[in-house]
Amino acid sequence: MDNESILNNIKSDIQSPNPDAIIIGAGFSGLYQLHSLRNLGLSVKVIEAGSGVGGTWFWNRYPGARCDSESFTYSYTFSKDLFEEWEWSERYPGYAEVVKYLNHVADKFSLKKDILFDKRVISAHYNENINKWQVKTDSLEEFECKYLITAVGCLSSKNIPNFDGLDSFLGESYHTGDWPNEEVDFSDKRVGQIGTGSTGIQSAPEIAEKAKHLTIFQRSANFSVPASNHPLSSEFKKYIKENFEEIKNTIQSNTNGHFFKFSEQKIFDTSEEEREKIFENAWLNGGLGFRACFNDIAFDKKANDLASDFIKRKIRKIVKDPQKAKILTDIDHAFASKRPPIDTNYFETFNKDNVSLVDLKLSPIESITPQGVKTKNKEYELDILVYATGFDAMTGPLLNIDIRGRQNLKLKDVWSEGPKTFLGIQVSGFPNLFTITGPGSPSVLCNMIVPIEQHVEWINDCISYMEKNNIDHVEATKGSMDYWTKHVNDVANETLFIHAKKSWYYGANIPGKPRGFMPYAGGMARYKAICNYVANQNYLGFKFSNSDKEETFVPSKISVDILIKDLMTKKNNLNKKE
Ligand code: NA7
Repeated sequence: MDNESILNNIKSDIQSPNPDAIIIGAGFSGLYQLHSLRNLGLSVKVIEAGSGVGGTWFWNRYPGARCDSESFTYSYTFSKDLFEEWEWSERYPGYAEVVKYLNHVADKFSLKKDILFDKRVISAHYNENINKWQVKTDSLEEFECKYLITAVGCLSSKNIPNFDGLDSFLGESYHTGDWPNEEVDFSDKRVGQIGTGSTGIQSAPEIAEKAKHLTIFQRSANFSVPASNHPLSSEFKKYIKENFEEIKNTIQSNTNGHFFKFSEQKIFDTSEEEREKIFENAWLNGGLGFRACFNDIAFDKKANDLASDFIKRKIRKIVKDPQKAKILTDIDHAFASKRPPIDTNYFETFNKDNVSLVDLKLSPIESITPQGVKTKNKEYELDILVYATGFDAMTGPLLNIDIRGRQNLKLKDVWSEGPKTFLGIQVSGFPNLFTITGPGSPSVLCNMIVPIEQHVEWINDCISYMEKNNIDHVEATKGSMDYWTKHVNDVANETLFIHAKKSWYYGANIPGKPRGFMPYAGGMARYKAICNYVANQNYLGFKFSNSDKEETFVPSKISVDILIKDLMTKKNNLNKKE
């Protein structure tokens, strides 16, 4: 055991039942936040609903569940040693390998002893008189802490549409985000799958391999690009081990946290023949990098139309039945304006004799019946029903907890017209509450591990500053929160995301949910520069308990040049103020 681990063990043993900090969730964010806060010398507890570490990956065990980020970039970079000792087996890791990795991390840093498993936080109320968060779990245990950090993930609150007769189905039914640990036996079964987002596109080919028949219910057709997944070669594994710094620097300075770089070429500067060649190579290479093969696909609708057209031609070529191909290519949004899926044999699956496709646009689902699914035109008899119907994204996991700030202020009331945050990190009226990858931060638009590490480190710096300066609490000012919330929507309006206003990015997949673009679309590099700038300006836009200053952060007044310069010249480490 190394010195750090011994120290952590000692700290843990002397912890009081009411720690300095509570973290909700033991996925990527919660584990790193626990490790980081412990290193500040704080006592910390993590409360986790699952019986193991993994967060989103603990629950999303459906057939075909696989990460869309390349494995070597979906790794923590805070520890070179950890990075170099872990070996991924494939280009895109399956859920089981990700869970194995997180268990390895938890064991390496002795994290599990500070995690309370099988407990779901149901409420967290701030008590102003004692400057403590009072946290209650579903087993009715109560804790108090100074700092409360939510590490609940963005896509962890499952969405099962409220169909008529939902509970009447006599067969087995599963949501992909709450998949049982035991293997589901599809053999000789008639299976129905509702949903063709990233998840449904991953699960359908796997289910079709095993089921007697698979009926895919599609409401909206979707783009998808081949993942081109493959085992990593020993040369590439060697490259990963020997190039930690380069990999870290690239993913942390890129706009979306991935390793691929956007091409400098514009679509309309290339001949048709050249363009086709570039698309073809990008298609063969596969993965999320397809959209980066030209630098204007994500910004210029006309350029995007050409990329969309290329993908639709590919779908028509793969899918032999013209009727199915027509339904699959009737796509109503710009490529990558909804979360762009990547797949392994998704469109090929429709060539199998045991797979049928139902176009819900023509014949919507009317109800779930004891036998299966009834659409306007027909009743489909099923043995197993798979809901690949997504999540109450970003706000759902937070609003599922009864969170109350000053004067009993309810988070759900502050967010009644859509989420409001400052930087996605804090909400005015909720002192010492930090929301890792909260709405208003880049999160889901990136390779998640990058925004997670950035938030954890920013929060750690802020708490470290407070502890060293005997500060009781920190809180985003209302003005800063209002400015930032508007800024998040203004930035989204400049992008192609507005061509998919029905997406979960806008909250549109949940009936009654307020509409507004939830993640920050200004890019990870810019966002990180803003966060560093804020911290370096004495946490501009936040109010500390030891100061009457209440300055408002106004994003439009800060030029990107200043931000980038600031990023280059100053370190985001407030300890230097001592
Ligand atoms: P998504 O992307 O929200 O996809 C959900 C799918 O379920 C999508 O095809 C929806 O159709 C469909 N859906 C949702 N509600 C209904 C109803 N009421 N009737 C029919 N079809 C419905 O979730 P995923 O889990 O696939 O992906 C989420 C993220 O998880 C993904 O980005 C990865 O990062 C992991 P719609 O398109 O709304 O018409």
